Amino acid sequence: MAEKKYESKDIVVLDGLDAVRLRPGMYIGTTSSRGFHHILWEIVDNAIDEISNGYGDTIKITINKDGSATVEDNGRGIPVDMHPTLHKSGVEVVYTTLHAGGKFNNENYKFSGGLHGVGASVTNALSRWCKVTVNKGGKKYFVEFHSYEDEKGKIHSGVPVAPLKEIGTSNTTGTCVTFLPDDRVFGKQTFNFELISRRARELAFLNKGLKIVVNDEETNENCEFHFEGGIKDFVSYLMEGKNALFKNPIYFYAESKIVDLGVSFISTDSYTENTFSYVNNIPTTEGGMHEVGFKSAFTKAFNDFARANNMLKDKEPNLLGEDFREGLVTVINVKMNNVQFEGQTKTKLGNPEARTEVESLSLQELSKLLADKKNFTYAEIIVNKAKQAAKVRLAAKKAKELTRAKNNAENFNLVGKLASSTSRDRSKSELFIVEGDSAGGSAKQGRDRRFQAILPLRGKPLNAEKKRVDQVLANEEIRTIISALDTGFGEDFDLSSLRYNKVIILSDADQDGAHIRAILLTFFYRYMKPLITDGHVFIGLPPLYKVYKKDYEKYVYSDAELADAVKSAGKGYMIQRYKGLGEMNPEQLWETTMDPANRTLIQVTIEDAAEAEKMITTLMGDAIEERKQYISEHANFDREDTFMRDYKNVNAN
Ligand code: TSJ
Repeated sequence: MAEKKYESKDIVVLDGLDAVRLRPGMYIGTTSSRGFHHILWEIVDNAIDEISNGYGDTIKITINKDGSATVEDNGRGIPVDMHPTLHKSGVEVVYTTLHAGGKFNNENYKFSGGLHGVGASVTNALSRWCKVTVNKGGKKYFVEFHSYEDEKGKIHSGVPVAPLKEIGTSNTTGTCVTFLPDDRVFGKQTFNFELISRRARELAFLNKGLKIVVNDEETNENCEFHFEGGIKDFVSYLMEGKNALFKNPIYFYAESKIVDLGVSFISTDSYTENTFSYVNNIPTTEGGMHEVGFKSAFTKAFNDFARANNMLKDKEPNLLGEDFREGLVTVINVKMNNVQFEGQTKTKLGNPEARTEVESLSLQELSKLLADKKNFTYAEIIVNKAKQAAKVRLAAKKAKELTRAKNNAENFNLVGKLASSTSRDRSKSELFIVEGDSAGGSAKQGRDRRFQAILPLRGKPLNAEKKRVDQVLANEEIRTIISALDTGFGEDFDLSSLRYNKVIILSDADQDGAHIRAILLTFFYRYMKPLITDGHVFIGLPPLYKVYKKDYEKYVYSDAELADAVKSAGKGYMIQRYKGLGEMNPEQLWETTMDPANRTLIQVTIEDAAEAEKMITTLMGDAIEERKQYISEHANFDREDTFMRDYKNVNAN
């Protein structure tokens, strides 16, 4: 049989791919939706490498009806000639040799990205089948890989059905790959158009000129991204919903032997700083050396400018980096080799050379920009805004000292509101922040008091996006939360003091509830970010309905489930609809929403900080019109809509 012919020859290679099958988690982290999409990004990364090095300009991603995905580029086409030592075509090397992607590419490209650099062979190993077509040198080539089960029932994957074959002529060049993720690895999953197009947009911003087309043949959705301005357009996009202090984002690009660096920024009237940085197209949510380097250069360049132009008097101290960055929206795009990621979520760039290189290139480019008369007004706006920020900073410091004193005096009061748990074991303890006093009361009675603490929220806590630190602190609800968590906040935030392992937001399934939830998340996002990135924040999911009759009772958590519940109840059922948490008695609230054995929690992770930030500002920033539009577009405050789409859904008991 033709299928077996290759087996013995490829034994060494197969060993590698079998290892991937055995422990997919080692190569792609997880086999959940994230891993499922990861194997698509591995393929896309290869096409991006080709295009960002100047060959071709378009990538087409197609979600096919049969569950497979196709990625096509118009680059040079993967080499088809025989590899000198491995004695097979370049295409087969890429697809059957672990890590070949990286090795293969490094010699050809200045910087080769790769989301995690595991290469196309990992996609091949975790697919039912994979088909590659290469157009190159006037010819069309084809090779197909598949998985098969041997006599002992062991699955071998990524095996070429036959060697690469010339199948015709062609007047184009490029690579086209179609693969079907193996359901024996990933279970029943499908590619998510929304997720794919969001990342495609990001990639198009980060790779100026690149055109990415996404088609979903199943749902007939499609989109296309192409930004001639690159990250400059990215900054404009992130700016939507904020008020810019000048018209166009500033942009510079510079390169050395060690890094390629693109930076774009603009100043807004907001009080918060937003820096989005990337290394080899990977978001560095926790920042790192490149961010540090850019920030020091920025502070130095602008302080020098302010002094040279007499905006800072001799006796006045330098402005701080944070003063300059207030309201600044920045995108930093770095390409470099041998990246090292650190930090809690491995999204922090650790390479020390990134700091020095980015700092010196940035200082050089910023000084050039600041010396240019055309930019004088922009620079002046930034300096004036920083001076204002410095004033507020000093005022806030005073306010904070006052609040601290006040807080101590009021702690007695706060403890009265907070129903704390009895056990000292922080690793198991949970804090429920509950909307409304009546639900708070039920939660206090229904809880397991050994490890569950309840904090009822009376009013709406204030909107953290709009306010300055001193105003945020003046809010009683917020102070209550800060003092309950015991971590401090902002610069002083200390995760190790956290009193609760899980912080669970329980709000009603209506617009007000969604608003309260969004406000709380904004506050955590702004002032206690590690609380989110370290996975401590959850959203509780109370039921929407109870379907019941004699001897039958089922709680229903979404409209989609309702029909099923009604069907299995049979004749004579009744439906109770819960409009708010307050309608449940303590036992019901425990049973449906608080009991770790039964409840569903949604873990809040900031998968995509840029998108989360955008949602937050659109919902709660200054731009009233956009907000109205956002709310009317998303007026159906359906569960899927309000949180599933924006936060990663995890069943965490
Ligand atoms: F790797 C892969 F199969 F996942 C894949 C690779 C998938 C897709 C959609 C595209 C690609 C790919 C690879 N596009 N373009 C290339 N280019 C090369 O591999 C290539 C071509 C020519 C030369 C050369 O030196 O002539 C070198 C390379 C690395």
